[in-house]
Amino acid sequence: MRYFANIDHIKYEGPASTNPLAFKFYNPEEKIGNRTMEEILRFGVAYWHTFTENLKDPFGTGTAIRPWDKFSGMDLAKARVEAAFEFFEKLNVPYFCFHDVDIAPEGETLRESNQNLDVIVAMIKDYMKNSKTKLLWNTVNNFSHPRFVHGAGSSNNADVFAYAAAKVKKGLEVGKELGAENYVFWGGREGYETLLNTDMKLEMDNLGRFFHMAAAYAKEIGFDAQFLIEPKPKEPTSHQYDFDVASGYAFLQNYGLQDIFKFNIEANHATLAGHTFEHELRYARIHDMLGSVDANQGHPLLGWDTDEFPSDLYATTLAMYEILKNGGLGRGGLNFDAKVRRGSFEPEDLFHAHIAGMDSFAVGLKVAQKMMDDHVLENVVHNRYSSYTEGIGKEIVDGKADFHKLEEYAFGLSDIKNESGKLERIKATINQYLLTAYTGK
Ligand code: XUL
Ligand code: CO
Repeated sequence: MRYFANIDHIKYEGPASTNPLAFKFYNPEEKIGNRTMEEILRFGVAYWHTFTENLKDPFGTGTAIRPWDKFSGMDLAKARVEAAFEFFEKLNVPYFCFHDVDIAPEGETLRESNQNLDVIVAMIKDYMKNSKTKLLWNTVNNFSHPRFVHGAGSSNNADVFAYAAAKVKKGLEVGKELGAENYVFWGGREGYETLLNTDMKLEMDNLGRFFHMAAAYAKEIGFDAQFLIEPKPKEPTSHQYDFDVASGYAFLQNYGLQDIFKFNIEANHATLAGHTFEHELRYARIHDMLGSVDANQGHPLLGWDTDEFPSDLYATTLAMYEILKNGGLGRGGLNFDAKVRRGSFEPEDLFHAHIAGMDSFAVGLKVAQKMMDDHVLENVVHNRYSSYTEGIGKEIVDGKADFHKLEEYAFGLSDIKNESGKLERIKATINQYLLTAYTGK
C-alpha cells in the first residue's frame, strides 16, 4: 500500500523553481569541496515526529491526519514502517532515527515489549535491504511511561534503574541488529523537580554507573556505535544533569566517560539553556566532542522546546560553519528532531517541512563554505588576536611568562591601545555572503 500516493520523488530543481515539492537549494550530488552535499549534510528523519506524533499540544488533542491511523496496535506499527520507507525514498534521505516506543507499542510486560520490538525490527531490517536509508541512531524512551516519573538512571527507585537498564540493553541490541552508526542518550527525566527531596550526588553517581554499564554491554556484543549524550537544560524536569555541553562535558570527565561519548547537539535545547546553537557546537568542536546534531529551531516568543523545522538561514549558516570547521560530522548527521506545527496537519506538510529544513541547511552549507574559502572570519579572528603571535603575547602562550615578568612589562606600558571588534561590519559581510553565495553576483 502507498501512503503518499500523490507525491512523487522530490528532486532538485534549483532556486528558480516554483514547484513546492522540489528542492531549491539541496542538490545531493553537488560537490562542496571534495564531498557532495549528501555526504556532508547526512540528513536524518526523526521517526517519532514524522510517523508517531499526532500534533497534540498542552491545550489540545492531536490534529494530524495520517493515512496509517486507520490501523491500531502492531498493525499500526507495521503500517508506519511501510509509510516511513516510502517517505525516505521519496525524500531521498540517507538516514533515520527512532526511540523503541516510536516503532513498536509497549506490551503488558518487558518481555512482551521486547517481542513487539523484535517483530518490527525484523521488518525494518528487511526494508533496509532495498533502501539506501540507514540508521543514524536509535535510542530508548525512558521518560514517557509513568514508571519513569522520578527519572530512569537517576531515579530514586532502584527497580526503575534496573528496568531502564534492561530497556537500554535491548536498545543496544536493536542498534547492532540494524547497523546504527550512533546510539543516543537523551536524559528526559534525568534531573530533578526540586532539591528538597533529591540526593543529587547519588543520582549523578548512578547516572555515571548507568553509562559505564551501557558501554560495557555495547562492547560485549560488539556494537561499535558512537555513544552520544544530548544536553538539555530543563523540560520536563526543572533541572537536567546534562544542562548544556559545558556541564555535560564536566559530567563526562568527572565519571571517566569523556572518551566513550560525544555530544548530540540540539538547536532548541541550546536556546533553552540560554545559548546560541553555534555556541553549543563551538564548545563541543573545540574539545573534539561534536558527534551529531538534532536540527531544529525554537520560537523566539515561546519559552519551551517547540521543535520547529529549521528555516533561519543565519542560524544554519553559523551552524554549518562550525560543522565544516569540525571537518564534518563524522558518523553523525543532521537529524530533524522537528515537528510540523499543529495547524500543518496534512500528510503533504511532512514533505514541505523536510524540504524547508534540507534547503535551509544546504544554503547554510554553501554560504559557510564560501566564507571559509575566502577566510572571512578566520582573517577577523587572526587579526584580533595578533598580539599573541609576538612579544609578550607569544611569551604568555608559550608558557614563558609569570606574574613578575608581566608586572615588569605592565610598568613599562605607557598607553594601552585596543582596536574595534567591528561587529556591525562583520554582520554586514555575512549578509553579503548570504545574498550572493548562490548567484556569485
Ligand atoms: C527531546 C529530544 C528527544 C531526543 C531523543 O527534547 O530532543 O527527542 O532527541 O530522545
Ligand atoms: Co533531540
